[in-house]
Amino acid sequence: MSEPEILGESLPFDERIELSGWKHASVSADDYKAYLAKSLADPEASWAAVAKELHWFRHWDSVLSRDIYPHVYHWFEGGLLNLSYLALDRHASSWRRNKVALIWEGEPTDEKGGPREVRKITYGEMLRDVNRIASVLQRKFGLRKGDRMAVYMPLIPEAIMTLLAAARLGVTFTVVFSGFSAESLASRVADLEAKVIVTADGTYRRGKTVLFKEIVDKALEQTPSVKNVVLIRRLGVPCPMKEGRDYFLDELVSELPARATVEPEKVESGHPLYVLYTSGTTGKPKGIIHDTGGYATLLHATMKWVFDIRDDDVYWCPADIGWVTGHSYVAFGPLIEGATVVIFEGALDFPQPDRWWAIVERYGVSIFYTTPTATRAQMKFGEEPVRKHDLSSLRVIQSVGEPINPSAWRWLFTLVGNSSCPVGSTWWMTETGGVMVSSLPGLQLIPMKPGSNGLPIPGVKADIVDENGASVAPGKKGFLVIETPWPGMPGPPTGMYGDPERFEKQYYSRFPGKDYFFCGDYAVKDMDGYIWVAGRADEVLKVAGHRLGTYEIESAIVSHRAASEAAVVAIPDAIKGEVPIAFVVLRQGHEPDENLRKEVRKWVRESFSPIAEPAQVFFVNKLPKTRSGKIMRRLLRAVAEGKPLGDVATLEDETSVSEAKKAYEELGVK
Ligand code: 6R9
Repeated sequence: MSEPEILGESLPFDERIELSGWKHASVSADDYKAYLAKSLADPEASWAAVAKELHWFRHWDSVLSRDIYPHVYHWFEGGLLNLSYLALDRHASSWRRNKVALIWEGEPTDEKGGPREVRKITYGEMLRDVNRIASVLQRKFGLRKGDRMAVYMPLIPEAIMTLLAAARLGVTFTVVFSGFSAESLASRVADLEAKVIVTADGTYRRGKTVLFKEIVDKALEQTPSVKNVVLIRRLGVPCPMKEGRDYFLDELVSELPARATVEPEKVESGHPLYVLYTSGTTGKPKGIIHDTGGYATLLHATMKWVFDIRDDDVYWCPADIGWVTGHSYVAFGPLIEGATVVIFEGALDFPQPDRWWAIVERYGVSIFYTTPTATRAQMKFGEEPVRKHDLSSLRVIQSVGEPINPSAWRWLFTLVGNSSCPVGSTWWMTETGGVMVSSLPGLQLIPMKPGSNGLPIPGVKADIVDENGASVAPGKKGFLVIETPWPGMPGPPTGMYGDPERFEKQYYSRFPGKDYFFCGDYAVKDMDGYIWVAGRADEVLKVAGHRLGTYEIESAIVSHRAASEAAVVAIPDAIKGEVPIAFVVLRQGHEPDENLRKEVRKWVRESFSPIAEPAQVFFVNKLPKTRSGKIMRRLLRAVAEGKPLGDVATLEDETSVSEAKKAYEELGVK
């Protein structure tokens, strides 16, 4: 394996940056090693101690137990709880009743550049509104525990309220990212057999309106399970409505008694809170199931350790709720902690490049959870948009979604955080439910290293291993694995919705004889035990932090009338981390030209998602394949990066590579 690096920058293993005056750690530096060791000696006891801090209607009988499938576990079996109770009722019946839970800013601005719409919603108000949405779902549409629903929404307060309303009823939900096409929406809704879709009339994006209802209607042609559609008015535009099926939420709420409440359903700890579809190496997206009790426990622990969340903080993570980060660290985690959470509808540089920094200043954001792509995009605008604003409220900065290159880390640390905030890179994935490897300023701030993820959190045993599952020496690249179960892992009954076999095969079959969870990431451990995740080791792409499968993009391409075969690989990109490029074989009767190239890119954008659009399309006569017919994407990547091909013994036809090389060199990637 080649030397580990991030976007061409080497990893500063020896650099140690200490923050003098950091006083927030809850465990002293001397005790920290012992604390970690104790948590690893008995992870169940350490997780039970965290879980005890939540509210349970009934205490659990056992901390960790197995189900019928080998690596699907129950955490806190016998325990009963409700996530909307944890996030709302607890706070609304305490002094936090009138504390602001959500600060929402819409995208449009006024003549002076200030926001046209800001809503501040207290815990008391939020509980009332969530009760109303839950009442509508229960009384009007008959949804109850065990049913499934889908959410396709922009970042508005009602999106978060809808998730909490579903949780209140014990209805398992799936959120589909609103940048996905009707086809992507339909396949997820159909897989889950959702009965109801909650959506909005649209949203603002870079000054334009984006309409949702027509996309939803198109998806509904392929989703017979859906009986009703609930619409939230964001834009106030007319929508095509089907009588008896489609309703506006505000009209239904106005029919309710003013004090409409729904008792939170006391669900088992293992009850599926949500299913989130994410890209894998092959086939259709996988529905990852997250339970209630284990998930809430992991979120509670990480909100304290990773973010050091406190009552006087203003917390902001600009992620969309369509991604796991939006579930765990926009909607659920911070609200479980009773925090004040900022949400913003729009784009980071609209109408001006300083929009995010204006928001930090306006609301006094103290904890900021960003991404490497956003950071690199902002670096491009220079320092002035940052310097223009008083960012002194910031005290903790974390990053997520992809490896952060050391120079982007330094920019966050010195410029945004004024060299006085801890800055970290939290490693985790949809499957883990919450952060697994990270700096922990709320527990103990060990020296920071630019670009590193830090150590596994207490109670999580992770390592870097070779092909055979043996631990590799410090400095050597290998695969990141999690060795023991953790709360928040894919939950019962099947880990992956409807497909326990695929779950087992994908995550637990890589190292026979070992119960290691295979993450699919390359990583390296340094001499201090710090982990540096350097990127995916499989056919998964991270484009601007968004997870996509090469297979999904290839499927979109070959659904175009002119394409017969496609191979997609990722190449490094200075801002987005990586971007897809496509090698395409045309059907007979189609000639390669610039128009067709443009058309294929547009096709992917429209039939799948704008984030999946290939940065370049290369037409070739054949793809490099093994003798058994598997596409050798590794060779195409080597061609694009101008690197040696490596082992080509299994390659069927060498001219396929020289052809790809020629096509690449002629056209390049703009
Ligand atoms: C939370 C999320 C998971 C993949 C993961 C890895 C990459 C996420 C990272 C990181 C390096 C970090 N990733 N955080 N790589 N450093 N701090 O992103 O979930 O969309 O499922 O993606 O993202 O490759 O395997 P998800």
